[in-house]
Amino acid sequence: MTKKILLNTLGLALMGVLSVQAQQQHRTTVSKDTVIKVSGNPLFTHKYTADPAALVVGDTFYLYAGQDTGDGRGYNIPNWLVFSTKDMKTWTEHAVPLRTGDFSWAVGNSSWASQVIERDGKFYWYVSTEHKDVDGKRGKAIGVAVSDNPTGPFKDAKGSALITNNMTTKWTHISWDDIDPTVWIDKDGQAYLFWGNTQCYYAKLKPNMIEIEGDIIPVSLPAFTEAPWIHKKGDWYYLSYATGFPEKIAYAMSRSIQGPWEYKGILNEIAGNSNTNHQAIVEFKGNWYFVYHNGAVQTEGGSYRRSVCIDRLFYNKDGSLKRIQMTTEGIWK
Ligand code: FUB
Repeated sequence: MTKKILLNTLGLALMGVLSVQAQQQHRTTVSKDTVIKVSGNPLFTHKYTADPAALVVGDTFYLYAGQDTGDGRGYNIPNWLVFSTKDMKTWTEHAVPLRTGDFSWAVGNSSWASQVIERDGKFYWYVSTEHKDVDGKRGKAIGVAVSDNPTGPFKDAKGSALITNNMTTKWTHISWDDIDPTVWIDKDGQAYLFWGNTQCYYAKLKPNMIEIEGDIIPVSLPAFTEAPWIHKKGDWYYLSYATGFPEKIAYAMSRSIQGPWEYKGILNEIAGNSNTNHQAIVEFKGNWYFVYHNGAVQTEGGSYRRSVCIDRLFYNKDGSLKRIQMTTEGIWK
């Protein structure tokens, strides 16, 4: 073997070892609080974090995400993660708060997008996952877990899925339309669940937060793919969502949570190296934040190995949203 071939062979072997090490590192979970200093986008590089949801409780920002752990060729998401911060710089990663396996009715490794909301001192975590056979068929479903603490531990609040695929076959024939829950509690105390893939839906939630009340109602939005997120500023309600594929984020505005929604255009362009684009929008200590994921962790990142990023969100005078500027410096410049 020539010196050049030997060096190439050693190089490839080393890359293989590093790649396996990187994969193993990205699969780890922590069992106790761990502090992480964040200074740019993506926030975390020690593991993959996808489909962010954000919740502000008092002076603390909580970030929830699914943990991508696959080989980069498809989704393999066994659990969700939770991080918290008071200053956006020093973050605490908490023990794994919830896994697909905590739902006895769910199929493993399907911890898709989710959102946590507080009601009366309890924290309800609405998740997308895959349900075992219902009417002889598997399909995506929405479950709900509950905890007394935003960092968990959470447990299945219902013992069965809140939304199963057979509840929406009137509008779509696909088995994966019941994903990506976002929850809103309106000023009169009525809670709403929005969700969907290819078709957006909403339904009222009963005060117990674990049953829907009344009909499922389809929401008409141009080129809706998935990932609805509701937020409000002043008198305007905003429904942002992933559009097209690869996905951008678009948004619509309304004076009522029940619509009608007026389409306002693109909010965020395709996020680097990821075919999905999933956002959360919250106000924290006087600033508005756009939390999303990309596939930009060097060499190993991609559409199935995603990483959470945060940039600022700004409003125009008329309440419409300025287009997001995705940056590597993020909010830390
Ligand atoms: O992570 C799985 C799925 O990819 C989510 O549920 C969608 O929003 C997309 O990001």
